[in-house]
Amino acid sequence: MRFATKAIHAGVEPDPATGAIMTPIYQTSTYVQKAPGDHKGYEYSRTHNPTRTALQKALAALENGKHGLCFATGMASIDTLVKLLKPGDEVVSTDDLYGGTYRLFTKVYAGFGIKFTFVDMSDPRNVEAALTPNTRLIWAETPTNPLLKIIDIAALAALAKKHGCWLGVDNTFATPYFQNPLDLGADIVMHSVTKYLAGHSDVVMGALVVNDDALAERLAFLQNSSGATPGPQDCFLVLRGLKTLHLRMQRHGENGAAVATWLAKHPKVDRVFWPGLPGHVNHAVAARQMRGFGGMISFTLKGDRMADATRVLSGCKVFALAESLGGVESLLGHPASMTHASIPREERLRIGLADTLIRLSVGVEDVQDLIDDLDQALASLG
Ligand code: P1T
Repeated sequence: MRFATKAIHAGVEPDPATGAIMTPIYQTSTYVQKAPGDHKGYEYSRTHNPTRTALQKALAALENGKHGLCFATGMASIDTLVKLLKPGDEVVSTDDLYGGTYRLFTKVYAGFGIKFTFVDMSDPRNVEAALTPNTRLIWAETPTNPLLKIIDIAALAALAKKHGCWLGVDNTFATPYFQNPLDLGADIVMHSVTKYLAGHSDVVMGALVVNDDALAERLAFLQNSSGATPGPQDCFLVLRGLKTLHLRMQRHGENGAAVATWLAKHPKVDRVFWPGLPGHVNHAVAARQMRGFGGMISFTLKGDRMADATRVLSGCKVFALAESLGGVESLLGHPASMTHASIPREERLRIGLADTLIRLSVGVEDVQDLIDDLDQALASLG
């Protein structure tokens, strides 16, 4: 099946009890057994729930993977994944990544004896140089949050294979509509489902998708043991959101292209970070491994004054100032004080995340209204 058909049908069977075409919200914690152990595959909803099962199958299908696992949040999915490791193990991670992931790695798991090294993965040679005999996981985000750096997934997959470690890719920004890391050789793909997959800013959820049966079994064991699983109502909302994923992503990509191109020509704008711009670092890699460049854009202003950035952040009327991304509505954010505040300032500046960086999640509204909104906010600058 092709993407649009999978987005609508994958994982979803008419309800066996009633024929309901939409997967019901199985709002139940437990399931009746005829005799001990004699049940229909469902015993307790932390372990399995039919609404979640349908969603897990749908997400696996969209990522061209065999096994999908859903979690209460994106962070819970990364947390579960890190529990594959043990003290003494090492992780090589991208230096530009979501602040919450950085916090989980450095403030939680480093305390349990796991070592994290952060490198600029735009050049795979930096990853190779950071690998040690103890490296068990390479953790990439591409495009990265918030600098939209592009990491060559196939190159890292080759390194991981040679080294005998896993490659995990956070595919939240690209979504399976634009990029399939498993097809490029990654072992694990992760999503903050909260974002484009759910698509309507009304759910917080995470997911992992893998091909390897043994890895899936281990992750399912950890999912059930740690128990950060989502409820059926949220799974239903994501199943509903997925049915328009292809339509939304197409428009996010078109609007993203129009806004990025417009910003790049604006006299008050200094740098624009969007992988579809020909001058973007690794644009050629993005063009090779992605089917489009998405709706996430970051930019800085000429003069680099915080007061100017604040004016733009507070002055937009259609773009709402808020954390998160990937909903149908446009958002703008200030990574240094919001999504990436948990990364020490020196570290942020070292990787090029300026205090004045503005991040846009370009929604699916009429693009002219979005451009007009940015235009009036930028016009307010002296
Ligand atoms: O918020 P949660 O569903 O737990 O997902 C965490 C997460 C993981 N990976 C990436 C790339 C993310 O962007 C996020 C969450 N990010 C934001 C809330 C944000 O505004 O960037």
